[in-house]
Amino acid sequence: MSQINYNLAKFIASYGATSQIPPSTCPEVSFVGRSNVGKSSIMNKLFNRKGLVKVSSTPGKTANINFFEADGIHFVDLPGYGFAQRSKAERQRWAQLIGDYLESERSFNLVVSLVDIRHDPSKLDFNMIEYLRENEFNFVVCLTKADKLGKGQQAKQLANIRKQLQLDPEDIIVTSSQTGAGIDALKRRIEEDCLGDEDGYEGEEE
Ligand SMILES: Nc1nc2c(ncn2[C@@H]2O[C@H](COP(=O)(O)OP(=O)(O)OP(=O)(O)O)[C@@H](O)[C@H]2O)c(=O)[nH]1
Ligand SMILES: [Mg+2]
Repeated sequence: MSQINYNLAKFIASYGATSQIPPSTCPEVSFVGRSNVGKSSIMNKLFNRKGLVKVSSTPGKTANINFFEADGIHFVDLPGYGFAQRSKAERQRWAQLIGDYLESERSFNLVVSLVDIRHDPSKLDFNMIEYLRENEFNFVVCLTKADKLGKGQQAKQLANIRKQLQLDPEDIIVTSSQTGAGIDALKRRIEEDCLGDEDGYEGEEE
């Protein structure tokens, strides 16, 4: 059972510039990743709601920073990076938006960094993970769209991508917004990082 009641999720506000966003008032979970990787979809899956977060098969659906709230925690949907078919001006606006946001003074309890399980991480994925690591963000990588691969291929890609991104096993989760795979593991991680360790803490072995 999840300690966070995701069914209470609601839309809060949409911001076109980081300067418009009010200071953090509660723990925040932010979703970053390439355009079309499945950021908005995984949020809907967490919230158990089909259309709360707008999803599209056309990359570049999410153009603003959108805040949602569930049970006193903020969930932040960011525009995707690296969508080549948008104008240069638009790509620059999004890169600026994401950059300004991550550089702002906020409660970054957890950054969920999404990478498509079917492909090697792109240059921009490497850059994002490197940035999160260097700036000491608490982050977890979710490999998305696992339903598109068989079990064997999933395991192979997990090992491959984990090695390429140099991640500890607990910092990478295989997920599918279609089947719900990995969603409980992501929820546990969110709880650990947003609710503190009063309940789930297992303690160190003496
Ligand atoms: N098969 C499958 N399709 C998925 C999954 N997650 C997302 N999709 C599809 O991928 C497309 C993009 O999903 P979005 O959630 O809008 O992706 P996004 O990362 O928010 O994209 P932007 O807002 O453009 O940055 C949609 O057609 C989704 O239905 C998944 O786990 N499995
Ligand atoms: Mg989106």
